[in-house]
Amino acid sequence: TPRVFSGIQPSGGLTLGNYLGAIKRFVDMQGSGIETIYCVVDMHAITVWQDPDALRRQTRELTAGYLAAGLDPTRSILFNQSQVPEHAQLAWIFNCVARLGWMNRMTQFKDKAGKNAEKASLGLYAYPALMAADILVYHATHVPVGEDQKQHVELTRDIAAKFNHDFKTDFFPMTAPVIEGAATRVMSLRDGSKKMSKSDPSDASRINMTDDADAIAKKIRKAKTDPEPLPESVEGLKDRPEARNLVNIYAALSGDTVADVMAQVGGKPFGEFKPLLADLAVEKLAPISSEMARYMRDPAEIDRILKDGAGRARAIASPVVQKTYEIVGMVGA
Ligand code: AQP
Repeated sequence: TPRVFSGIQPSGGLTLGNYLGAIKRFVDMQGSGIETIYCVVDMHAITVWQDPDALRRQTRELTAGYLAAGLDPTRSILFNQSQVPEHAQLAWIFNCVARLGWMNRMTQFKDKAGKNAEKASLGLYAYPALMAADILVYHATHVPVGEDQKQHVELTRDIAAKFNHDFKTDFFPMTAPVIEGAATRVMSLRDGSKKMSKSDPSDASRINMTDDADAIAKKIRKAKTDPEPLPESVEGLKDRPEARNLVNIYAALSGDTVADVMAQVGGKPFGEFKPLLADLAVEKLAPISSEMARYMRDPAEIDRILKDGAGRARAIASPVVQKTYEIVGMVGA
């Protein structure tokens, strides 16, 4: 049976990019004979500095976001990474399989480490090996991610292939990234060439899942665009990144294709299109943010859900680590 794994870092508040590129798609994959395992990857989050109180709050808030968006903890396994130590155990083995040359090609490390890479943590550099362990400790077959994570899923396959080759086994599967829909790369509202990100210093660049209706409407009204009205058809969006981004967001929120959306709004000036988008965003996001707030009033319930999920995750992960140790030649396994 197909098994889906994916995760999100509790490294800040959730953005519309995380919702449309990840959570909404995770929820849509539940059921229909697929096993779904979703994680709050707190060990990834600490690859850059996190204040401990903020990390606790963000972990619970992200869990509340998953639940509020429709993730059902009885149909999916939902947990935080640090509570399943098998992720770290397998990551060490993979640190010894992955090559420095592979890590040096990772664009996310270059982006996040910036100019002064000497000051970046060793964890940030090794991040993709931990991500490979997150996926392969469940023998996951499919990983829904945004476009930005494609390279890391490819590295996961390289690690699985090298492990299988070195130890003459077929133990680890070749996992496929699942990158589909209109919102695999939601862009900043201030700069159509940058991805919308939790950690962008400008709050106006993103819609936070906790923003109220006024804030959402204001950010969309102020979103950067060119002066032309929307083109008549999809082809006309080609060299207009800001227009394309807003249309993609509309499509992902409404569940229509981009072509359908263009049939409805093609030719409209932004002064008309932006209020439509703002209304749609408020209609879709307000119920989720109020449900998130409701979950946040009961942190003990959130912790209970995470703990239950961690127990179920370990039941799958533990035999995989034992078997890996045995293959590698560790006595006692
Ligand atoms: N802008 C985006 N559009 C579509 N998908 C996105 N994702 C993130 N941003 C967008 C997807 O969300 C999932 C979780 O991402 P993450 O939190 O693990 O890390 P990230 O990609 O580094 O996200 P951020 O928001 O940019 O966080 P910071 O600012 O901390 O680096 C992934 O599937 C990702 O593709």
